[in-house]
Amino acid sequence: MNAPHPAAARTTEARQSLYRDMSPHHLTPLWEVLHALVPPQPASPCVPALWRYQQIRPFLQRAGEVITAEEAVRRVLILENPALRGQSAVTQSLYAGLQLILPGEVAPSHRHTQSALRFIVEGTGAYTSVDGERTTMHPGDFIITPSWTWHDHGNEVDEAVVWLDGLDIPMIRFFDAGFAENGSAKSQAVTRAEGASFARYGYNMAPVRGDAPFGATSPLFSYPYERSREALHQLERSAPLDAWDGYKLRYLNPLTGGTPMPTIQPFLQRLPAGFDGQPGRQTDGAVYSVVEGAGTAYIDGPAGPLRFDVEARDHFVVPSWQTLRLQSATGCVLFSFSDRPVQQALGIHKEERLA
Ligand code: GTQ
Repeated sequence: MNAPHPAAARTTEARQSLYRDMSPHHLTPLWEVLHALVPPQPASPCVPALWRYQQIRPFLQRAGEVITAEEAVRRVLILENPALRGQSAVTQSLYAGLQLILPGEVAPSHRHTQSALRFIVEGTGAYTSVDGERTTMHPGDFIITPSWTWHDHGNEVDEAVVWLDGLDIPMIRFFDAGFAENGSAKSQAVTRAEGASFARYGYNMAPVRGDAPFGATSPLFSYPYERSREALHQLERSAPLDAWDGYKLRYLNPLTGGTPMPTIQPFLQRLPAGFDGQPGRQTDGAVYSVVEGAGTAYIDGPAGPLRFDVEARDHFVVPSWQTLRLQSATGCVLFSFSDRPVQQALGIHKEERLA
């Protein structure tokens, strides 16, 4: 190699000395980092990851042996993105965890700015209370805890109940906008009959008077699997198959037609038996929960192609702008959620359907 030209060496030296001298003044030259600051396309630090239920269920069991729900406040195993260990994040903007509540237990009342969704993975009959109304959990139900509402969870049946928690914790942390407080009572008083919110908003009807009870968040606490599964079932008989998504529906806020939660959009999709999907990518990384059946997710990103063979109760994450292709020989149902509403509000959401 040739020695650097003396003029070039002088320039390099002058630049280095500028950087050194101004660094104590908290100044950094943009031109050294510009390419990484505004990359030509998303370059997520996240990696795809799979949590096989069969592998991780024993750890939930052990968590149930070493701590009570009450002592833990929330007995949850966080699904951490392997590339973001220690950050309690499954993507840069989203949190996911599996929460266990055993017979007789109560997870005490609190409220926080962070919005939560629950997607029931195992067991029937535990409840969550939101602002005085209980909702009973069944596998596949999608349940909402709106921002700043009091909530506690309990189990008065004889089986363990496990659900997926999806929260906007990293997003709220990013904005430094989080508040939280504990309730005075362990579980809040029941002030409304179960099903009161469903009666008002669950039938394509709504009260004639009164404001949305939870602002931008859906007034429906629970979207029972029985009904969303029926919708997919009917679609499979009557609608054209989408070559990328199979039959995919978004959950909605019945008062707005938009997303049920301001920061998170959940989806439910059916891949019919023999489905061999096309590849696509989108800027919203997504967390998936396999509800029924089995299938394969092919994910292609900077780390190279990956293949996840998944079955019911498995969870996986697809980072932003990595290519996803879905297959199912025998048919399956997938629940998923992403930060799409936030990206859409900012006008930056992008989707690319490849073939
Ligand atoms: O159930 O309120 O997984 O506050 C993380 C934080 C669940 C909850 C989580 C929470 C909750």
